Amino acid sequence: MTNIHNCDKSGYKAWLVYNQATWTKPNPNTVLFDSICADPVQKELEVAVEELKEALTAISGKIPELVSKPTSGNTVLIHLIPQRKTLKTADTGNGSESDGYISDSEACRLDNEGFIIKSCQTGGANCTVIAAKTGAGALYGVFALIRHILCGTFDKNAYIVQNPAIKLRMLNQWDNMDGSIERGYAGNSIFYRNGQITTDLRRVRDYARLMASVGLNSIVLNNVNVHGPETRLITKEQLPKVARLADIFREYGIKIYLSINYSSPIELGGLDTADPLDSRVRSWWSEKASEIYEYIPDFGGFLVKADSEFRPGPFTYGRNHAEGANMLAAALKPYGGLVIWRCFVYNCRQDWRDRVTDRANSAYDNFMPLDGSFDDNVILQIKNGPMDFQVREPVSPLIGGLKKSNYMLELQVTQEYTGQQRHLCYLAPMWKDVLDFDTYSRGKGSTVARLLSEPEDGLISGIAAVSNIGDDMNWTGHDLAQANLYCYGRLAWDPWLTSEEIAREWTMQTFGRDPVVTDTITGMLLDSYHIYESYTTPLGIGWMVNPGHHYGPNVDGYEYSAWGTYHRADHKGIGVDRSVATGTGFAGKYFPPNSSIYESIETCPEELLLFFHRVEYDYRLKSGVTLIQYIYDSHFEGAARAAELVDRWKSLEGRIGSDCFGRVLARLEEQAAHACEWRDVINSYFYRKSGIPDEKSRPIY
Ligand code: GCW
Repeated sequence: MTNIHNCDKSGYKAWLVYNQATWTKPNPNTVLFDSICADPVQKELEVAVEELKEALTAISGKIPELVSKPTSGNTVLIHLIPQRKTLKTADTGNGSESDGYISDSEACRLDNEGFIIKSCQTGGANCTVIAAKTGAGALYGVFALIRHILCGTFDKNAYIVQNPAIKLRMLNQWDNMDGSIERGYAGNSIFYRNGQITTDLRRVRDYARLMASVGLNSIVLNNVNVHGPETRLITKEQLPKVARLADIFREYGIKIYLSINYSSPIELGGLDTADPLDSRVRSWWSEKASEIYEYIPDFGGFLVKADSEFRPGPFTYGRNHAEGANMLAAALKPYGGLVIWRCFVYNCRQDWRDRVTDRANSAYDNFMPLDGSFDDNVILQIKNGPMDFQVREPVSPLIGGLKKSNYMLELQVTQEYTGQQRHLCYLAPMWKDVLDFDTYSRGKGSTVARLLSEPEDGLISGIAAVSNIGDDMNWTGHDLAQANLYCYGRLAWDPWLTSEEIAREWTMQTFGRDPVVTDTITGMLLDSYHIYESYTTPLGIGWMVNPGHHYGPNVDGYEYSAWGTYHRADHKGIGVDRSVATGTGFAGKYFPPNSSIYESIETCPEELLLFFHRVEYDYRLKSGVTLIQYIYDSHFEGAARAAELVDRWKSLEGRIGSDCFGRVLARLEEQAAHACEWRDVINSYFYRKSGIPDEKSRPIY
């Protein structure tokens, strides 16, 4: 077997493993590059050249020559488009003006982070030109070229022009300075240890490489829950060390941000208030900003969780979120910094007996009335659903609802509610449901992807996701969970890629091009979200997990709690009525026709049925089965399909490096067993509530 992926036993190199075996069956149009040409004085291109050299060396087994002029053979020419072309002027149409490689009209098609890959003959060499306006653009072009080579899709005559669809493409680390990671499932932080910023920066650099290779350009370095030690990240004692992290990320085109404690003026500044309208508070933040920018001139800005889950915020002072955010925005404005303000605001001390208050309404009710009152360097960060990263939720109606404010989407790569990286759950299909959702905000075709890539005039947008990495050697605990980090970056760059395209390219880069491996793993990834959903919580209801750590089934775990997370199951039925006519009114927050589609039990998409409606167990779904029978069927099927994942993986024995094979097998076996636990707990719960037996008389306890 030539294609065994075994050159990286630990999984550390992830999809940048550069499996030499991929050259064994090159695409007929692929060429073996023997040199790299770049202007040596252009410091900006150093990392792009280094990355390309490393990849070509590993893939072809030969170190490419570095030349300053193409002379012979096959050369990759990395080209920084001269400044005079970087103005996006009107396209002259004839493209006649050229710097030798790129015409003016071609240059006009590129954003700052975009790239062109094209072929040309020059100085006796066959060149593949990667042209960009910035070092970051060139680096993205290099990684794109490597990806095409590894996937066998590189064509020496190709002409590729790409710009990122979404400008701000961010990861949020929920890392704490004690080294722990909130909702982390892959070991400890790579950034902090024992209350200090780590001095072993090798891993940080390798993380920056992984990020850049999928086009991510921003990172928030600490948890949104900012405790005492992290509050001090913006002090003189820590800033030099934060600046060292920024230096590493900068080389890879990535800006750093920090989560801040809204009460910093009190905790660090000795003031008696953090009131955003108090002039002492305002000048404290202004001075703080100027200090931060002394250390990190291109600092991205602040991420803020305020008035949410016991975090301090403007509410304490009778101020609203706009007043709170704008005060910080004013401090960062002179330096071009951003305030990213989270919309995850709700009452986490609700009375479960209260059927009127609905947590789903909360973010919308808090932020819609403020639309238009945020400053232009504030971006509202909105979780994909109205609740909290459940397996299935409708899209937050704030997305598209807000029209006069900058906003960005927040996803969760770390698998808090989706199996904690012990279960296989490839998240691209879930995120595609979000990105492809038509909000109707600007009429038909106003998908989330479109709103994020074409914000309203004068506004900015972005996408963020909570990272899933830690210091486990393979970064993500479950080797196959690397696919989630990968697909997040790829979708942020191009939200119109399909889940399958991304799964295939990830698999080929990670495991080589054995078609049996590619097909099997791609298939497993694509099925996994649906499988996970089917043995866990039914039809969009959510929250049936053990409180606190959120792993494993516990149907009533959050039913009598203060967190606003209820399914309301009784002996007759289950679900929350969120209609306008008889329920909490949440369905009415969408644009038509979504509002009326969700309003009615007949038209509501079935995967969200129990999110929007209270449904009796004998209600017949479109397939003709009753709700209770559907619950039983999906849980039996889901557990059976989880067991099949084990067999599908086993069929790859001998085709995958044995270390990785063994690690994944162990997780899949655990998943299969745990899926049975889910199945039995959920089925028994509903059997006991409803008293209705399974039509197929399978064991229920
Ligand atoms: O769902 C909750 C998580 C918390 C998290 C919070 C948030 C960082 O369980 O761990 O806190 O969401 O998004 O702020």
